[in-house]
Amino acid sequence: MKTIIFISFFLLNTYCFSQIDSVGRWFSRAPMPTARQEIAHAILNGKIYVPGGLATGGVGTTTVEAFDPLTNSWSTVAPLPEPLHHLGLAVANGRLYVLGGYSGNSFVPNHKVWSLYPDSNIWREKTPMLISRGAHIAVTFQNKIYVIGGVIMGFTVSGRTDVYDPLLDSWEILANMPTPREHLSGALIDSLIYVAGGRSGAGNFNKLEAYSPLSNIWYSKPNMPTARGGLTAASLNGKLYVFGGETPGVFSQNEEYNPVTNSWKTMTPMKTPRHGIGAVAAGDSIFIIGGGVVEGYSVTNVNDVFTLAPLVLKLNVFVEGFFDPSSNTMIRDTVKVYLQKTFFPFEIVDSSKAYLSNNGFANFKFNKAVSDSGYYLVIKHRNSIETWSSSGYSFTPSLINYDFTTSATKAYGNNLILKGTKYCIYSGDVNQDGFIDGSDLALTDNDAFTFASGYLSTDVTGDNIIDASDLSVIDNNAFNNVIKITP
Ligand SMILES: [Ca+2]
Ligand SMILES: [Ca+2]
Repeated sequence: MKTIIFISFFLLNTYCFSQIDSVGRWFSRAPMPTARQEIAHAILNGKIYVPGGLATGGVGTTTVEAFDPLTNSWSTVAPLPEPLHHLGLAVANGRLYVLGGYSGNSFVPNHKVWSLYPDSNIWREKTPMLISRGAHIAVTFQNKIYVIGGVIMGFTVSGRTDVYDPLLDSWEILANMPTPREHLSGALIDSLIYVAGGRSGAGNFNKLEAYSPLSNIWYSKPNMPTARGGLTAASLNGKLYVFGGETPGVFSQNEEYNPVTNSWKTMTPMKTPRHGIGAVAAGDSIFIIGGGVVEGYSVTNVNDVFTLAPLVLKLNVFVEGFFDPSSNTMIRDTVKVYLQKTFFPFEIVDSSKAYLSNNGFANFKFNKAVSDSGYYLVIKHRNSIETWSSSGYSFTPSLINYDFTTSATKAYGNNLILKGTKYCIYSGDVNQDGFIDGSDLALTDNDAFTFASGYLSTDVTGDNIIDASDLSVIDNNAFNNVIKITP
């Protein structure tokens, strides 16, 4: 029992360490049907809405498309009443709001507010903003929409902050943001709206400022490591993530601000560096769809996702000596899984330990592997033969389900033994050299002779006693020349 407590503690530590150390990973989902840039994202009823923007050729568009992360599919939504880009977008009170932006193919800010009623799929005009804006941001706090910065009438770069109350359909002027800027980014964490980066005629900003809707006060925060405009931000698990941007070129930077430590950290760069993008958190991930891949005009439809969540292998495997075919259960033990490349020399990419349940199940978590890349699943147990999956498998996008118990063909070289109705990995490789043979028998015989007990590799049956039953399992597999079979 002491051993079991120790193992659990060890696993917990390993898991926590890898979580803290993680700089995240990227994977891709179904691309947006209509490639666009200078767009924003917002999530409503589980769907990510992407309205308007500049389409191919730098043309303003009325297209509205929505992505469903659960089904990895896109649908078309009622078009905007007029083409808009560089617009503000927010969800409040169960409705989607488009606030201002540049109209048509112009760069003239407008002040119109459009609200989508999802049930009727109709855009309705609301009380306009008090001033016209483009290249601003809109962030919701407690069902009110805060509209910050951007280019206002007269082509002035502004720090103007206003709030819209959807229930009253009315506007109010708030305290100006200290640093006037446009093409900026922002997101809410707790009761502060964080605003990062952006630009003015003087160039890019690295400024981070935070607005408190509760006190109508702006606070200065530590500068972002990389000054940039045309970027985007989202919050996830109490932290701010700021992605991409432009000028000069296109930025791949992904920087995390942690309000608790009041510090910045460099995260895994964007898979597709972009500007003119939106970002929105859904579940444990941040979606960044479309944008421009070179400075200025250019459009892409990529749908890249950033997450700190580990990749998970849901594994079902039984260990021959530990398995009881009368109950189809096994004595619990720790198993290690290696993810190895599918081509010579089959490099190890990642590894993870977990404690199998009585039903032979465990979730193995990985932080170094990537989605959409095939890996052999290589199973290691303290006294079983190393066993490889039949072929390479990929996380799609974050999960592999694999069951070694249903067929011999689940293992490379059919290297499994049928016990009752379940296939198990062969037991008896006590010295872990890839062969079950006389040397494993000799080690076990020694321990049996001295009545050794406890968590030993010679305990092939998992009962913490070394005796004839362990020797019997090894002897049988040695007689059958069981060895490791690898590609
Ligand atoms: Ca051996
Ligand atoms: Ca035993």
